[in-house]
Amino acid sequence: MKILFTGFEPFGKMDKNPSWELAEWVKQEKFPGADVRAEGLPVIFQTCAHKALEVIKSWKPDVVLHFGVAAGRQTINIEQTAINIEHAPYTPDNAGDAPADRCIESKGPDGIFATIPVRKLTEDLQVAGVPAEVSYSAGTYICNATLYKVLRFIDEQKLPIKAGFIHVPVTPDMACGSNVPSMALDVQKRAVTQLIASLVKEEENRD
Ligand code: PCA
Repeated sequence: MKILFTGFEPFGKMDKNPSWELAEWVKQEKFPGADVRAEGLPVIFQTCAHKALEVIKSWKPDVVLHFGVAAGRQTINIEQTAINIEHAPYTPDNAGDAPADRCIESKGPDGIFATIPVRKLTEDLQVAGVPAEVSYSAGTYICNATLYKVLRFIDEQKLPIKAGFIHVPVTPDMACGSNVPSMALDVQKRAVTQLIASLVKEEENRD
């Protein structure tokens, strides 16, 4: 099966982004049963989904797994939904855009569910010893916007592609000097490996 993996560039006060580091790692890693392609996305409202949509059209993956960091999350968070709002008045994106209650798509649905098996993937991570939870809000920033745009495109084009978003905590080095919870990059890598293994197994069971 073909999986498109994406991570984001650093943004705001962060000088690194574990999701970007995961994407770099994925590029040189092998995953049994899966052809995984990794891309980095910009933290810019207007263009965040462009590269992903381009690869969806040209490479036609079976699954799209977006990754992003969310400071304050304690575990791997598998997002259930994306909402039709862009709201970041105090956190301008990397192009200086700081929207307040702006619609992503003027006539789009209020919300749209991720199409990866959110609950099953979360449970598989827990069984594998990786702290994970289902999250019911991907926020109102770039990660939410990316998931919304990609899910809408797949839905409108009626493509046989599943898509979802995974938020990861910051890494310990990023949390030093604060009380923000963190998770080591090695544990995050184990999460990626397990998620891909679960998706491969799911596909095999369907055949
Ligand atoms: N996290 C941000 C955008 C990029 C990232 O890694 C978010 O949660 O929206």
